[in-house]
Amino acid sequence: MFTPEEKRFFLEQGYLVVPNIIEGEHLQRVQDAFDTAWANEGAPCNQHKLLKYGVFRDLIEHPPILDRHKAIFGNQVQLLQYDLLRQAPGSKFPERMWHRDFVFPGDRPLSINTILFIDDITEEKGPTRVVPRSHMGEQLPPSDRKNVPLEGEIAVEVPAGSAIFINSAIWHSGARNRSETGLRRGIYLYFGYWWLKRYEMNQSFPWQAYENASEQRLQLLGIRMPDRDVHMYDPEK
Ligand SMILES: O=C(O)CCC(=O)C(=O)O
Repeated sequence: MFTPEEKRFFLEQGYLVVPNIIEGEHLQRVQDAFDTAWANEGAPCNQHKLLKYGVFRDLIEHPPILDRHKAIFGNQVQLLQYDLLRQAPGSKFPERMWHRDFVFPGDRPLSINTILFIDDITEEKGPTRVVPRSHMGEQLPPSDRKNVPLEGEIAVEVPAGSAIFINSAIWHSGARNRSETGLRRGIYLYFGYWWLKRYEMNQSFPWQAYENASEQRLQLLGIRMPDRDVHMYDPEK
């Protein structure tokens, strides 16, 4: 699924755009489920709410998304976070807010924030911005330039149903929806190594997350180990 060219581009540049990863009737179902979850659930609309909905449970195992994460993390892949974000027209969201999500010394990706946009993201809608190759090294975006254009930045405009895979260490930013009528709806699927655990001591998943769950889903949710225990653990399996 992850072609050698895609993988090379992602590792070198720190991001990858895959147009139309969901299409047609599937895209429509995801848009409808987004609107239902957004209307029914309070903020934050994260994994504790999204996993009630079949459409969102299925999305974490959607092969064009999951297989690309497996190409980086192998069978050690886990879903670390799952969120919906929505900006209506007239949003006050900043034009730029440069940051790294997660960083650790070394160039190997430890986590990937995959943004699945379900609306066309044009310049007006506030495209995600990235500074290609900024995931290398330990430098953070300059603190005095957090909200201004940076040299080398690119705006990633995509049609509805496309995904942007971003190495969580890359300098990136969301942007303001300046359109007068359209929504900016994004689904944020954050994957990484299973040993980068979520801390959810006091929160359990909704019961629907466990019902008829595949072995793969249980592993992705961090409920089942990929192998028997850490002593016997085979990362290649
Ligand atoms: O919504 C976007 O375009 C970027 C979101 C972002 O910066 C993040 O999830 O860390």
